[in-house]
Amino acid sequence: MLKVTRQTDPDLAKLVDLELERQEHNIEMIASESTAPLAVMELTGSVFTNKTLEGYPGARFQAGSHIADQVETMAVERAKELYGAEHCNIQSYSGSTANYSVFASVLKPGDRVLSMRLDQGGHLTHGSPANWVSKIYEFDFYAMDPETELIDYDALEKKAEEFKPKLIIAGASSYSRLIDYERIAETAKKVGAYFMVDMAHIAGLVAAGVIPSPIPYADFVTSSTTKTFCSARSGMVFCKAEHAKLLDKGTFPGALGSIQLHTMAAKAWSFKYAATPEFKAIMEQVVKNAQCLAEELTKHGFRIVSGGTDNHLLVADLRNKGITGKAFQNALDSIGITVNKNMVPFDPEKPSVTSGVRIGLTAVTQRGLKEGEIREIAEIMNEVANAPADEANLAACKAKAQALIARFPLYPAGAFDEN
Ligand code: DSN
Repeated sequence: MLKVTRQTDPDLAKLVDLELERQEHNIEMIASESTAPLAVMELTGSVFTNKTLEGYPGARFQAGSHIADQVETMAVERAKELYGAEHCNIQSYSGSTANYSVFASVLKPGDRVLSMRLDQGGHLTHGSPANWVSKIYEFDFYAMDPETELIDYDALEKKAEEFKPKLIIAGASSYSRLIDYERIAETAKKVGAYFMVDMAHIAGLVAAGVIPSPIPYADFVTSSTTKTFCSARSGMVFCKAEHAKLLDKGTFPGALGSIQLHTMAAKAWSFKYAATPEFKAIMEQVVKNAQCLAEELTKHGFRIVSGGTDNHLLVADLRNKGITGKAFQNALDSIGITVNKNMVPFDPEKPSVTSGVRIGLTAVTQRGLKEGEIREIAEIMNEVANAPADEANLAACKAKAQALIARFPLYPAGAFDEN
């Protein structure tokens, strides 16, 4: 795979080798990560990367598009069939640009948007003051019920009636429960807002039919394609047929330039793969593993936000373990378990410290880990949390983590042979 790079830039090839080794020997539990199938690796490295094209199939600004047109049409048709969607625009480069293309399609500067608070599970591009969108549009936010740590739908509706947004956004990067799309769609209709769902984290689970789909309820559904969808680093947007022209114009020329044909091809492959029993079985196991980890960590005295999970991730509140999210993340990283620090709802800590960690089960499930191994991971996590500064404890935990993950190769043997 790196034959030419190895000869022409050995320093860079070495970094690829090191990253492969890191992933191979680590228990990767960042909730937004997954392992790209080999076909996705091949296609993102294919000659399609050479092609510059703007516009849509049959209406391009550059010549030489007849093969690219077939790829884009194939990707769009497969995506529509997989998700049962009326329209798909497959040109986004990521989940963020997917969101920007919807904003470009339906919003004017100064328009109001209502979304979930970032510190309670939302996303940067949903109006964080740190993101450029907050300078163009006026955002307000809905929150969790402090008791249940679930979305407070009544408060959301009240806020929507007062704020009168043009767009309501649902979808999150650290919310472990199902979202009542029907309820938010009713609220959006009541206040005359468009309803957009960002399903980036759960797109694979939705494709496999493991959790409910937002497609029937939302005007627009955006997503990245890496997370549970396990494909290329790219994006996609679905919408109702009535918004198709608006979305296509808002995406190109509204928000984006030339297409990325190589990731489009990888997405086309993944839309086919996501319809297979193999993918469905992985997604079912992802949820079982997440629920198993939530139960096991609870037994070990961790508090799980909202009491559990319905999807691929969970957020553990570490306050009763006497360790911050930052310290626990770093201690786990030192023994080869990769998670990220994360705010818990109404967190008293700073975002750079946090009281919790977010844990995702997609990548480890792709490697074949099931409930037995998840119980072992919960035990190791507990041992780390109980003595995070004890070098002997950390060394023993590292040995256990490495022995466990060594039983489940990241890629099949010989996958990257260069002969
Ligand atoms: N939003 C970031 C995450 O969920 O990790 C990256 O997409």
